[in-house]
Amino acid sequence: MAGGQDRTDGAVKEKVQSKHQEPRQFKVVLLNDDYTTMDFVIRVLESVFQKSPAEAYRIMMQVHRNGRGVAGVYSWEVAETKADTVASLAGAAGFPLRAAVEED
Ligand code: TYC
Repeated sequence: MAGGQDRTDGAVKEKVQSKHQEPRQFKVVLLNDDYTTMDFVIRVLESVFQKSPAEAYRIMMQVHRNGRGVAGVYSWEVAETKADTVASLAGAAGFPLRAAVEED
């Protein structure tokens, strides 16, 4: 190389990311209906979402009064798995309870 145009003085190309990447998070949203019992929703919140009895009651009443409520926020895979578990527990018990997954 004659003129040294291709020389980089040993500089290393770096991809600078100004902010660190936040992992994407997804809400599992419980939806109200007229047929699922309050007791069943509380049991689902305790067993699938690890809520205390008091917190499970609070979330269930939020869904009952407002139509929807956040049961938890997780990675995409965990959120989808929990929503599937809600659907299968509800189906097995004969209730129409449904959970939606939404990006946080
Ligand atoms: N609305 C139901 C009832 O009155 C209770 C209920 C609460 C159902 C929350 C679903 O996600 C739900 N029995």
